[in-house]
Amino acid sequence: MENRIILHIDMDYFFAQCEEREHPEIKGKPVVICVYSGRGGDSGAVSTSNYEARKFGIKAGIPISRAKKMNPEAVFLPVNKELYQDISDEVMEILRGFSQNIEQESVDEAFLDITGNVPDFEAAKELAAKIKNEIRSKTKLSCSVGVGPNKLIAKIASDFQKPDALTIVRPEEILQFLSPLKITDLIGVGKKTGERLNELGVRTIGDLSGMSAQDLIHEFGQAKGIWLKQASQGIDDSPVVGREGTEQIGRIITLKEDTIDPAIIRDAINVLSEEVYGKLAVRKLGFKSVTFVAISADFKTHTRNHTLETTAKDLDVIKTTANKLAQTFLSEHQVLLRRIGVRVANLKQEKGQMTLGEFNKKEIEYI
Ligand code: DGT
Ligand code: CA
Ligand code: CA
Repeated sequence: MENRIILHIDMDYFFAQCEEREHPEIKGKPVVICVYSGRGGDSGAVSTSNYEARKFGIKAGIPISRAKKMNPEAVFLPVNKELYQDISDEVMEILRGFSQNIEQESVDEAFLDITGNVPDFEAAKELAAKIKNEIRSKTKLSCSVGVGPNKLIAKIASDFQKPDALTIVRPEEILQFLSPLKITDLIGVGKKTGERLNELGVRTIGDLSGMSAQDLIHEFGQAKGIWLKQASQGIDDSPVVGREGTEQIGRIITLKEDTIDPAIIRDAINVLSEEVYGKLAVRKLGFKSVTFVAISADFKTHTRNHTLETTAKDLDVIKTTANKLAQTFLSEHQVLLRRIGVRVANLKQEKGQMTLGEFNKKEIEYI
């Protein structure tokens, strides 16, 4: 395996941080994001919490009622998935500007393979710092970044000094970095495996790397045994792979003041459409769906979406469709808007410019 440089970006206390951005007045207080079960009252679980709330033991997965006992003064908010999705889109869009070789892992995490973009780990560190700065200046959010020779190390590194951290693990530092860590820090070691290893007296990744492959295979079977042995030594060859078809390109802005004025909204949509079109044109991408996003003065996020009959590539289609969606929305909702956005999805490479995926498919067809 050639020497690679991989980045893992993980947004800090993501859902809670999004809410802090939307409601600056709650910043500094413990904030708890709740998924209510719909059975009424406080039935449901905590989705995440900010670091102030974590000090009270309030964390993802615990019942809301328990969290309220741990700190009745905390700010409890219901999940607002659309808001987090929009901010996630903003973040992924920024990351895409740094490398096309991107694998979005979840709503708030992504891997970037920057092997071809930088000569060494020193330059990678500078690039990682630049990415953190750009995310902060454009989205006002903090993230933690890990830099390593593979995905396994990069991911553990991003988690290592959270929040707002940047951790570099060079190839020669892998063993020293991993050995004191708990086995459950090894992404892929679940609860069951962790418990069994504990019974065997294995606590740290260093302990694990001291076990023979034979013993691990005996205990966990061929595939898992070999994986554990390799992972404990920081070996991971899995590539950074983008998922085709899921990408969206969008842009959201905050209006100078909350408004319902159709002319101001139309002007903003036209500017946003041009920016989105610019991003598409550079990459020679067509699109099949257009979304209008409106965040009202009461911080609710609304979206209106339209799917076209065929893939389009013109600025005019974005403008016209987004404006129509906005008009329909405004005729249904008499609300002041705070932020608005335009997004396109179902992206497709224009003819004559194959994506790598299509190229590979083509090659296979020829064989
Ligand atoms: P972090 O990365 O430790 O600073 O904190 P988060 O909140 O970003 O945690 P992470 O990266 O594991 O998860 C990203 C988001 O996914 C998080 O903000 C909320 C959501 N999430 C995480 N765990 C759960 C869960 O157990 N249930 C639900 N409903 N959502 C979750
Ligand atoms: Ca995460
Ligand atoms: Ca996170």
